[in-house]
Amino acid sequence: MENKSFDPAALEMLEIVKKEGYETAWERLEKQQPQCGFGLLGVCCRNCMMGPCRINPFGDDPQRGVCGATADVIVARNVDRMIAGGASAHSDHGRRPAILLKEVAEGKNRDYQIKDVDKLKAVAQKLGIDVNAEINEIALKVAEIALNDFGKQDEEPIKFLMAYAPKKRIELWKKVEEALSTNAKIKILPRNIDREIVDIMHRTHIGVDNEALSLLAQGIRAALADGWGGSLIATEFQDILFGTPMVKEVEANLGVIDPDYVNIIVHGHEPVLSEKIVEVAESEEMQNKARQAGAKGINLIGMCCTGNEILMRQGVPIAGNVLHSELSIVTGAIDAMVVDVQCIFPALPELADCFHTVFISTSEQAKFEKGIHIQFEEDKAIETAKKIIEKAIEAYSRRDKSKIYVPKQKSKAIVGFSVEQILKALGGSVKPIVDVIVEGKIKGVAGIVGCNNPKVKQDYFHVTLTKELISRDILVIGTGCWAIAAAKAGLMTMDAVKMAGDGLKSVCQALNIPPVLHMGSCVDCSRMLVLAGAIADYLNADISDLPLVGSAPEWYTEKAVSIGTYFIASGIPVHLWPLPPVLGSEKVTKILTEDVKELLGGYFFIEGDPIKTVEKMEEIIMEKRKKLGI
Ligand code: BF8
Repeated sequence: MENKSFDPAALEMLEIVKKEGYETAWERLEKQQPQCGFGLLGVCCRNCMMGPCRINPFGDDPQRGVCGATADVIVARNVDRMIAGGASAHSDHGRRPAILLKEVAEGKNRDYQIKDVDKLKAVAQKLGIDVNAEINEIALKVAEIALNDFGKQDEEPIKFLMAYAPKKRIELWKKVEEALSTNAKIKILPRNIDREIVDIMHRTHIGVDNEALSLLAQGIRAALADGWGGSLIATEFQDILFGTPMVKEVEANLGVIDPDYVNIIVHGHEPVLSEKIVEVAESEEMQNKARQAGAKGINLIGMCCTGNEILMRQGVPIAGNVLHSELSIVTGAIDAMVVDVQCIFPALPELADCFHTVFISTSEQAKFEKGIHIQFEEDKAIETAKKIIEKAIEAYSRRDKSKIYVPKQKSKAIVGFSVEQILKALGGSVKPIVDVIVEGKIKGVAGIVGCNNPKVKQDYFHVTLTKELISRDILVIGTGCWAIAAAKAGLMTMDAVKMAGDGLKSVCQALNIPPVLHMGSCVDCSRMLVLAGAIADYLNADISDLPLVGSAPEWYTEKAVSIGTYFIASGIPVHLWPLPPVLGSEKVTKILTEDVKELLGGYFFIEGDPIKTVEKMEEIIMEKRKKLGI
């Protein structure tokens, strides 16, 4: 049992799972053993029906698919399709608030307003729009530029990337394109967010692109369109519509579930609906309804990245990261689990059926065989939120008290570290952070992202890595399920400062910040890019010169592959664990772990032990410091 999770709350729930015979991702992983070795190495191809084909990893036959594709081509195509999946999830997410802002500006949607005018003006300014115009006019122009980045047909790089990426990096990307295009054209600057994904699907079709480098370059192009395009648009537009996160204290872990209340979990990624659910759940009308049903009121709780969005902006408590999604239902005290898109295990509605929990899907893109579907209409957002909350109140009366068990564990966490909040804490400029890095009080910064994966003991890698980094004076920032793991482990508190090395400790005390900063959901990895870019521009340096490293420990999604790729393409070395499915091709492995370093400054490295990972990260940081002469 101890090998499954590092989180005591999870271990308590896993005992119940075992005793009652429920099924979770951990049990299903066991049933999948042994997992397909070809799949793990990336050497199986299902892209056409002459196959499926696979390459013998030991050098014997077959060394080619029926079409003649080698391991290099197959692995590179598979990596590309993972990036396409991840970039499309983030970018399609970004499209939604961009369309919504346009509709709000045009007066077509009155359920939403522009909450953060300062942010709108800051984004507009970056895009070269006159900020003295009327607010709706500015909003419309900003939205049109974003939507144009999704759909324009010219060859120019997308506007958001050109407006946000640091100057030196843009120059470098152009130089890399020139260097790669001596013989045939290879481009990496994205023309259009959607197009780069379509391009991947096209060139990975049987019989199109059959060169590993060319394939991977397109993967980088789509990933850049995600990081500096789709994800960044998601972050910026959500800030405009719902407010830019500012520092606040929240609670994290299953202990936030309160059996005396109607407990509603919102799970997924897009906050457009959940923001309304927060608002409506707080209304006297809904709280009264809950009280009439015998509860003390409504307890709204987040899960995964939808959870991170409303935690960062509204201070809503969070029940856990992705491996907690099933465990939360097993508490028997969740009256409704409301989901939008991404990272929602298909098994959830069936598990909910073992309890009184009503599982409510809301997106036209994410349907389930079981549970109920309440279609979310953005122009009827308040009405939809009411309907959902009423379903939860109804379910409350069907609770089986004998099945309720809620672990006590919950930790306080200081969250809300948007770039704006960080700059505010620093007095308006990145100078103080640069100064403490130069002085050596902070050796460097590690940005951590990503998931849980039942192949890795839940949260163990996240927490061990983070603690070790801060003990060595490396500031840790990050997003997604890592951030939830760190919050649950109490690493985002002022109390955690004592775990930091002396240098970092003094900085945290001076700025009154924890040593581990929650920057948001996975699309908010764009906040890390923007911060890195601001430091690079301040120093007139390139991102790859800075003592920065990334890591995606416990990763499992295609989105993590896209994030890792846009980090390396932006100049940041990135650690990965578990192993990515590339080892079936020496060539692809070499490109992604070595060759790309020469070109872009960033590269992937693999390590399965958290302490050894920190050693490697520190080595990279010290090497960069040496080069900078600090
Ligand atoms: O986008 S960290 S498990 S919830 S993919 Fe999913 Fe991974 Fe969690 Fe958020 Ni990001």
